[in-house]
Amino acid sequence: MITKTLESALNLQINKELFSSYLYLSMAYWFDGIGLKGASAWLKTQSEEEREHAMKLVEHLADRGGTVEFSAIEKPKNSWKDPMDAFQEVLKHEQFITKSIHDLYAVAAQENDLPAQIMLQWFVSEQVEEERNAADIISNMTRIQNHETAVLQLDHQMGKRARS
Ligand code: OFO
Repeated sequence: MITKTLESALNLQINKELFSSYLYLSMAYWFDGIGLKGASAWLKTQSEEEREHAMKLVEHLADRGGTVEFSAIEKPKNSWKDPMDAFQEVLKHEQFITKSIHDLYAVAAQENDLPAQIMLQWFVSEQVEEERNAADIISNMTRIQNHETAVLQLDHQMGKRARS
């Protein structure tokens, strides 16, 4: 049985993952609007993965006999200055989520909950990849700056993203 402290910490993280999904979906349609369909497809995939993250936590909580409690999802932004501004927000958001996962892991450890710690180890590793992906895109964008052909090439490449 899961403790009430860990149960509310997990419910909070579920909300953050659902917000991530919402934010990236909003960003996907902003990219769609400016004609960068590859980046848009990349973000739609990212949005789906965030929903899967939320569901991993939901299933764990339910399997452990906890109460799943959904709360309101904050309204995401729907426009950005330019593609670089958008991906800088992705990186900043992922850094925030990494900190949140680490804090959640600390709660699971403090509550002496071994199954939750094992489940959360997947998230700890996943966050390394999440930050790396955003940082790599920013670094590619920095290199190409305003070269329109290179921007379109990068967009094409992003459209080929496979699910991880
Ligand atoms: Fe769920 O990893 Fe991004 O936010």
